[in-house]
Amino acid sequence: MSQNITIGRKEYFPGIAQIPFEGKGSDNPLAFKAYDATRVVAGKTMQEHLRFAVCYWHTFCGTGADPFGPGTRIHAWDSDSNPMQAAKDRLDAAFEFFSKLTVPYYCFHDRDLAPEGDSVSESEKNLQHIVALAKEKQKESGVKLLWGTANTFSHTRYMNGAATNPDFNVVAHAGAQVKAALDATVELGGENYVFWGGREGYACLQNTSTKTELDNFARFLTMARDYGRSIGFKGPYLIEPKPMEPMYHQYDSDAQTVIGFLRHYGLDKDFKINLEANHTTLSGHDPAHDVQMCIDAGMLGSIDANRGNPQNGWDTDQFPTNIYDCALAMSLILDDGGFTSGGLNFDAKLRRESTNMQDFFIAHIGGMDTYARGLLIAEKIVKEGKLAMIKDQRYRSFNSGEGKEFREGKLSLNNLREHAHKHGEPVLESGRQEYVENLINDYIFSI
Ligand code: XLS
Ligand code: CA
Ligand code: CA
Repeated sequence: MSQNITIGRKEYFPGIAQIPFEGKGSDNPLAFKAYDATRVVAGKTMQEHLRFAVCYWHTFCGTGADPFGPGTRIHAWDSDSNPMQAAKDRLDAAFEFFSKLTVPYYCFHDRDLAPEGDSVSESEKNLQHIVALAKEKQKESGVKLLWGTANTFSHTRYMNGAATNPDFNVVAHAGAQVKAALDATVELGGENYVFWGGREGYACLQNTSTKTELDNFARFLTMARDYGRSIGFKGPYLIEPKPMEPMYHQYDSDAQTVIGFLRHYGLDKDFKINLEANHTTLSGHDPAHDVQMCIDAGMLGSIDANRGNPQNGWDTDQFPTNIYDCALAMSLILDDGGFTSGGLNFDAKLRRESTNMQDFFIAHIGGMDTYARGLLIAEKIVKEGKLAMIKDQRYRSFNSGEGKEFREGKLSLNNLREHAHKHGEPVLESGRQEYVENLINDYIFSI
């Protein structure tokens, strides 16, 4: 799968050509071993299934800085002291990277793309300027926008939240920013629009009215929905759950919480979920758990593909390498019919110690190969249907007789009592957990 390589006024990744597919056995770190964009799997190409995206923030704005020391990567595209020129250089670097990596999508926050100005209108102007250039770049390269979002968590004004801020003046600023970010997303043909509530939560219950904040949050989202629809945005709005960090408690703590919130406020027709694997693990679940919860609710939007570090429990945003987790998640997604507007966005960052230009490519290639392998394994899992059969069998008592009537809402608690009395102690039936867990490994080693 080749795309037009777009190089701006300068080449930022010299000596790196478009990444080829070389297949199993290749030892070229700058080649795909499993991701073959045009290979057909379960009726669609790998590119169509996986819909990979590169995130702007970690890859082009992150430098490796941490609370203990500065960044270790000094990007050539950040060298201009004029922030608008630096934004243009960053755009050139980003599109050169996307097209060399052959990734079909990208994602951004408004402030990744263009710097904040001294006033609302200057910020809007900055963004519009870069959006116009990005539109050209998209046309030239064929790369598309998976989703846009607004960074309403970095600026000091958002220290107590954005849409959930106790001060209406701050809420209004968040509104101005989301309006401009929606304009940008629509202008660039973005397929989804994301809300991640980084500071939508609280640090101290003693000074917080959670009811006011949650009501305000829902009102804000309703206004954003209506504005987006009024300017022609047809895609889903996505909420990205995360339980904590930066806030002690974030309202969108996991998939089930968000689903309940959206249903409570009547937003479930327009909103879906953008899951992030590392956020799911932070909330104490396996990545596949939240995928399943979203599928059950008909609300799986998109996925930020990464992983955490189970040993330290932070949001480490590492590139995905765990085939078992990816295969399991992909089998659920494939079985559900696959992504529609969503995809797999690498919301992942290089380690501070990874300082070579090549590391950017190697990290993404690894993530793409991991999910490509996951897809191949998922195809086998779904096609052979062994897990599906085991589940069917496990719930068979609800398919007929009183079990069926129970499901249909035809029984009362008295009926349950009569049934239990009549049939006596149920026979113990194994859940066969070890068998189903091992089965995934058998599939992994079969591809
Ligand atoms: C941070 C989030 C953020 C969202 C977009 O933890 O992952 O990057 O994806 O605002
Ligand atoms: Ca994310
Ligand atoms: Ca994260």
